[in-house]
Amino acid sequence: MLEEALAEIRAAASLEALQEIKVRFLGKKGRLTQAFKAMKGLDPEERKARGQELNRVKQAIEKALEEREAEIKAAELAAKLEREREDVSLPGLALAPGGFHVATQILDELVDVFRRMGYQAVTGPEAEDEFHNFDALNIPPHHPARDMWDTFWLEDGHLLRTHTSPMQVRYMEAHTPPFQIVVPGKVYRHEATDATHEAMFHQLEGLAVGEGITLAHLKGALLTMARALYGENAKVRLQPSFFPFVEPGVEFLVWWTDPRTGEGRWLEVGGAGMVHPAVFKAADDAREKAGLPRVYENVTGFAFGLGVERIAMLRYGIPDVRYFYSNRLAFLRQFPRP
Ligand code: FA5
Repeated sequence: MLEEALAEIRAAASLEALQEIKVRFLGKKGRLTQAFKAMKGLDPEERKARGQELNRVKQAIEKALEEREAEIKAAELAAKLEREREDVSLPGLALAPGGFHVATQILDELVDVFRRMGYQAVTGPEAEDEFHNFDALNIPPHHPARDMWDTFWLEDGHLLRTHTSPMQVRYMEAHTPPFQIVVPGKVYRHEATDATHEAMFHQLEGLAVGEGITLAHLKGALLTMARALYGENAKVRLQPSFFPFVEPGVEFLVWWTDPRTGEGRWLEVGGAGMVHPAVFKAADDAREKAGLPRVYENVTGFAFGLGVERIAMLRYGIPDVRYFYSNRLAFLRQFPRP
């Protein structure tokens, strides 16, 4: 029996085959177990000798099983390593370097221009409350001007800010004039998209407040911006417009010369105006409620808000605002800047 078992074990090619042999010889109904049971009828002397012999056979089989198991495992591991061998000499795949989105590039450039004019850049929440987005900007509930800004409402009564103007009020609530700030950021509008309208886009808000600030200062700031963006020959035009939070209100246009054709035209870039007294009052009222002094009764200020994507479209001749956020790499790669 021993020779037979050892031969089988040597021939076993897998762990499963080995297990099967083990059961057949050493299992409950295995041949060796049977042989132990068959000793019952023998007389004591014979039984002792037979028992010792069978124990030796058992040990020999167990040892052979163990050794063969180790061999098979080693062979399997070697085969697996061979199968999964990595060719470390293969050249790697180069990762494409990321770059800033074209809207971010323009926004950075704009913020830079205004920093050089002494403005400080601040940011505010995209999930706004109705008070800062509308009421404090002289747009009471049911005022028809609310139609100018189709709004995404959040379930908890907040909204996605429809412009960066709410930061005018937030900033004034917490700061004392004089100051000049710009507010870059995302805004959202619940409107049908088309070539010039997206549901999400970026604005840059500007606010300058102090004694004796006039519309001429506004025009000067916008002219400096236009020259920085479009060159020394850039021109700016203000034309009357209406926004509830400024009086007078204007739209500003930039004279832009197409570098390819040499032709120029007026392009609308944003809204602006002199801060409306109702906005100063809303800020002062909020300050008073918070235990702060009223500081906006003897100052004037100007504010502006411009569309960042529009500026990029003018600069690069991009025909459709929807290209910006459709994640087409062929579009985005045209504006590389690491
Ligand atoms: C405003 O949002 C005012 N808050 C601007 C302002 C600020 C006026 C301070 C006075 C004082 P308006 O809705 O016109 O205004 O938007 C400003 C600019 O954002 C537009 O001139 C345009 O350049 C851009 N814009 C407006 N709607 C969209 C849109 N759906 N997609 C892309 N750009 C847009």
